Amino acid sequence: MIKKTVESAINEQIKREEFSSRLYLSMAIWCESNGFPGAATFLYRQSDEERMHQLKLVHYVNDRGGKAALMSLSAPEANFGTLKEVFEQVMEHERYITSSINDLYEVTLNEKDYTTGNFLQWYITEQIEEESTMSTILDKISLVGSDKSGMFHIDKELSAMSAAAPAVGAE
Ligand code: OFO
Repeated sequence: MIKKTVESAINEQIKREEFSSRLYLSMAIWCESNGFPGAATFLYRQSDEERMHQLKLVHYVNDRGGKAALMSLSAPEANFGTLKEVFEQVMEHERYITSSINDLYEVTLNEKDYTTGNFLQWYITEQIEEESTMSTILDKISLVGSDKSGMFHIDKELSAMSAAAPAVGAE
């Protein structure tokens, strides 16, 4: 049976993963209506992956005899100035999620809940990959600056990334 402290810390993470999914959905909508169909495809897919991260935690809590709980969420940002700004915010958000996963892991260590700590290793590894992918994308966007043909190619590349490889964070 999962301890209440661990259960409530995971429920907070469930909320954060749900917010991540909504944030990336909002970004995808912006990209789609601002001439970046490839970035939109990439972010719609990322949004789905964040929902998968959320569900994985939901099932874990329930399987361990706890009860997953949903919480209220504020609306995510809907307006972005540029594609660069979108991915700067993605990067910032992923760093925040990494630190929240690390905090959650610390809770499991303090509670001597090594089973949950072991379960969280998957998230720790995924965050390394997510930060690395997002940082690469951001570097490319920064490199082309405001060059329109460069941006066009980056958008195409994001579309290809969504089609060719398992999305970041996929199992
Ligand atoms: Fe759930 O990994 Fe991104 O936020």
